[in-house]
Amino acid sequence: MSAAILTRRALVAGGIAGAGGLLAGCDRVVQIPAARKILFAGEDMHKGLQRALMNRGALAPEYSRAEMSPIFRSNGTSNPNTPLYNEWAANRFAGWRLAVNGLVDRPLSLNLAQLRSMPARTQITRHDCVEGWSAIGQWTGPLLGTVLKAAAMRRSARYVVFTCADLFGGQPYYESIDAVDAFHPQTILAWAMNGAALDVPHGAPVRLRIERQLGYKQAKYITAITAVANLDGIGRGKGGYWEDNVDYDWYAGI
Ligand SMILES: Nc1nc2c(c(=O)[nH]1)N[C@H]1C(S)=C(S)[C@@H](COP(=O)(O)O)O[C@H]1N2
Ligand SMILES: [Mo]
Repeated sequence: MSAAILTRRALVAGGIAGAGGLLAGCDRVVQIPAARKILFAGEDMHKGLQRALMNRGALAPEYSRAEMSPIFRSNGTSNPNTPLYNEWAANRFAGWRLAVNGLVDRPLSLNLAQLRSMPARTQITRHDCVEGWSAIGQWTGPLLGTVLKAAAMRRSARYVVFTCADLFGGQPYYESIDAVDAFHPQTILAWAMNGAALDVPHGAPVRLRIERQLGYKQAKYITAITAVANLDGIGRGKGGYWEDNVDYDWYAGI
């Protein structure tokens, strides 16, 4: 355990237990830039440690058909509604392509029929949104790992970034996960939900299911999957739209 975490705990404990004077002292420490840096480096180390200690290969619970939610709400974007997306949707996504690029030896441009012809996994899992709702649904699609292997992802790639068709302030929604989660046996590119073609509210034609993490990591409307060595050049560097704009955690493990 790092000294920085202990220091921070001590400061917090002191602040809670102590009188106003102690609280003021605590605030002063946090305002010194160097101290701030050490304290928040501790936070990152703590997250890293948590990730390292967790069994990253563990499976998320799977459910029976009887447990599926009668209503699975749509959240965030429910229709990208851009001219390009509307054109794809009008032609049942025949013109849509999924790019697999970045640190790969064999960049791919896959159409929906190609994705559907790959070996698929079907899983009934619970989606947990950070806003406080959950729903159980069934998802079908190829393992993301199968697609990344087909593209011959390089060993230097440590993360994969998802670019989506919906725009937030003119920029596509984006998310990222690390290579461990990318090759997790329940991480799939779902093209079907509850036994039917994935519909527009839930991310048509293809969305990510990464079952050990929260809802905002489940990128909908995917247009590109990019393998990268680090997240520095992606958005503002924190790895996702919500991470960059609202300070959500990059690792949203459940
Ligand atoms: N492209 C894209 N993906 C997204 C979002 C979004 O707005 N755009 N919202 C996220 C959030 S916060 C949640 S909870 C889930 C909602 O998935 P659903 O619409 O299938 O319920 O999608 C996630 N993936
Ligand atoms: Mo969410």
